[in-house]
Amino acid sequence: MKLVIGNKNYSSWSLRPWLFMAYHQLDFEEIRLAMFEPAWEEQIQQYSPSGFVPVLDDQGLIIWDSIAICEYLSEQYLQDKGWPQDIKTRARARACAAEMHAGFSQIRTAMPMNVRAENRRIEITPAIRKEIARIDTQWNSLRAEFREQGEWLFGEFTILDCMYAPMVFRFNTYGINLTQAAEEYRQFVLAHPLMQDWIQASRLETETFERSETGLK
Ligand SMILES: N[C@@H](CCC(=O)N[C@@H](CS)C(=O)NCC(=O)O)C(=O)O
Repeated sequence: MKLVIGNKNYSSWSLRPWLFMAYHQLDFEEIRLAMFEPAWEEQIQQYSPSGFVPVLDDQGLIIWDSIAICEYLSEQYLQDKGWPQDIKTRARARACAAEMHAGFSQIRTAMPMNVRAENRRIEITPAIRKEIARIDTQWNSLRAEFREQGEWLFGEFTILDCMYAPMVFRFNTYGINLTQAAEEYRQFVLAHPLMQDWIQASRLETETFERSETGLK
């Protein structure tokens, strides 16, 4: 399998399936493209019908959306381990993942993922505060409910943790602290060896997206 991703420092969607595949030790070749560089348009057209990363190529089967990639891999190679096994719990995990996939636009706009950047500060508007509070509440209540089963949101590692992994980097870059169990979860994910690997790789990248370099003091 090939997983085509963008710049590790900036491509939040790329992180999600990469983390899922790396965590489950699936055998894949990582193809990193430098987004928006002169060769980008031509390179991405070779792999992705949508022109976006990430994209998975599994022996000619092309899947071009982060959550669809994770779900396919879960069904095809992991006996559905990507989601909680209980049907009702799975439905709730999917609702959370869909909320992340389609939502939190205020945070995403004001706080671009910029993995290697630290101590950035932005103005926390009421709309941004509301979205952060929603995530804080959701993480706290999931951790309270599934604490006995493990350290991830639903106890065991699921696709939902991958969906939220870029949010962990955003909160780190822009100094957003959460409350109680949500904060513990944030720190647990940030310290995970695979997240640390991703940070190290981001630091080695040389490209800079000016529009994502926000929040400088
Ligand atoms: N819904 C897509 C979104 C993918 C996406 O927005 N990718 C961005 C990078 S993080 C991209 O490829 N941008 C290229 C462009 O804007 O030309 C997914 O979940 O995979």
